[in-house]
Amino acid sequence: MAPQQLVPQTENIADVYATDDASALSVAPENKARWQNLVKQFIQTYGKKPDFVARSPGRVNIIGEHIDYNLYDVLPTAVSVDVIIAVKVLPTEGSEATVKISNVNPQKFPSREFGVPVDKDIVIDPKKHEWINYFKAGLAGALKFLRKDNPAVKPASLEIHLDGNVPPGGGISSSAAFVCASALAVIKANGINVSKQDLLDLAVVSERAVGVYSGGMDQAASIFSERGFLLYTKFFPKFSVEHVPIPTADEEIVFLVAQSFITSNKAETGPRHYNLRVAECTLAAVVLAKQHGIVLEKDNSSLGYSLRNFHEELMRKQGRLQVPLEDQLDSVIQTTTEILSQEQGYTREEIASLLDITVAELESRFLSSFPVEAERFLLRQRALHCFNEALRVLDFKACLSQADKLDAKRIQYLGQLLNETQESCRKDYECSCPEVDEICEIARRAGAWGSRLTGAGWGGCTVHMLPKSKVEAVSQALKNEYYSKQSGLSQEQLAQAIVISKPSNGSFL
Ligand code: NG1
Ligand code: MG
Repeated sequence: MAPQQLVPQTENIADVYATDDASALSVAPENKARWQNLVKQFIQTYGKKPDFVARSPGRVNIIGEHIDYNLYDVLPTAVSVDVIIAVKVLPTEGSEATVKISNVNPQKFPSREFGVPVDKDIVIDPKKHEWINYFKAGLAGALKFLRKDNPAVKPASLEIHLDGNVPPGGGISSSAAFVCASALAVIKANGINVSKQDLLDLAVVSERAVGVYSGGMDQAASIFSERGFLLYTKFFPKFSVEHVPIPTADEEIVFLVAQSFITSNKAETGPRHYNLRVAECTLAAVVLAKQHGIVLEKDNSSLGYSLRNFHEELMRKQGRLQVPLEDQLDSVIQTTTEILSQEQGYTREEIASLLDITVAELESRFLSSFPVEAERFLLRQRALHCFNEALRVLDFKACLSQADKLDAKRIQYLGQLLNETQESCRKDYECSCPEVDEICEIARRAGAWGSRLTGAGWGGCTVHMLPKSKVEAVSQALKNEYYSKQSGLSQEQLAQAIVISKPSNGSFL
């Protein structure tokens, strides 16, 4: 088995990929025609050749759901669908740079032109859903990055033509692909080389400008992945990644990604779904800490207080930081079951009283970054999902890493972990939906070892681990028993419904 590789975070994207060496610039063979078409259309639109093309892919998360923003480890990988952006750099005259942006699909994504004030930040209205918002988010992050070293920088004007084939709102992170590729394009256009780490930091913050308080998993996978490996991603105590190979088995292991075509737009449903979960986990962390007499320092999670941070401080207090992580998690789970005993959830008044603060203080300290709509916060269930999911990620990785070849027993175990994740997402985290549950059941019946939702959920995408010999049977079962019963699906949607995920390369120029 190939050794696991540690990636130097300071590795420069331009150094690695902007070479004449065709093997380094690895456009997957099936994507060559798309790249050529992008450049051809660019020339038709703007009358000249682009200077360069920036690319960033979507991702599928294999295991570790809704725990990146709690700073626990996750195991995603990039997929081969991506966003590619052809760019021509032009000098900026006067007080405003101009951006002209067009798309290979102009019916769906009409061309736009807008100004970028030389000395002001870009403002995005998250309530106005426009396709170029994600470009603007990447642009805003890139400008902030450029201005850090040179506050007087005059951003270049740009002509841009773009092609994305990551299905939107589908749980394989079209948004991260879009934001990462855009930020990379703008930085490069301004003559600066950016490290993968810097691109990650700014892309995570950029995406929050669109109104979603996400963790950093998608952007990490989009930027750092390497073809053929899963990306073991750690956020605590600081960000790091490791490339994990998938060992061989008697039969080739395949990850199949299937859309549910139930779309949940996080920017709209956030107050009830995604952002609410971020808030519930934060509240669980501070309540658990308070009950243990621990004052949490702020960490770099979206709201500043993560379950991982509480876990660490509890272990420090108990002198158990050297104990294996699995055992630490067991005892964190134990104390959570005891302390957060209310199955029915907690009202704002109850949480404020547990924290010894007023409701007004609770709101201003923890619930003011974004709107949430909830009478009760299900601290127990949300925290238990996260700690158990963190354990499953450790188990999954250990199982992959222990043997050169996976035997039937290990494969069963990996499948079981995926199924347990799905159950926990359904029951404790309440981020599945009936259609996703159904897809998982159909796939398991047809021969998948493990099936679960991937990404935020409430619809979106599912991932299935199965032997190569069952791909046909599982795909057919999904078509017959699920897709054929969904009305109103276009031919294009049906063609994109099922993808065999091949762990692919991250961002490059
Ligand atoms: P999706 O729904 O695939 O974009 C979201 C978050 C991730 C992570 C997962 C749940 C964004 C940009 N990403 O992924 O950070 O929290 O949900 O594990 O919202
Ligand atoms: Mg997304």
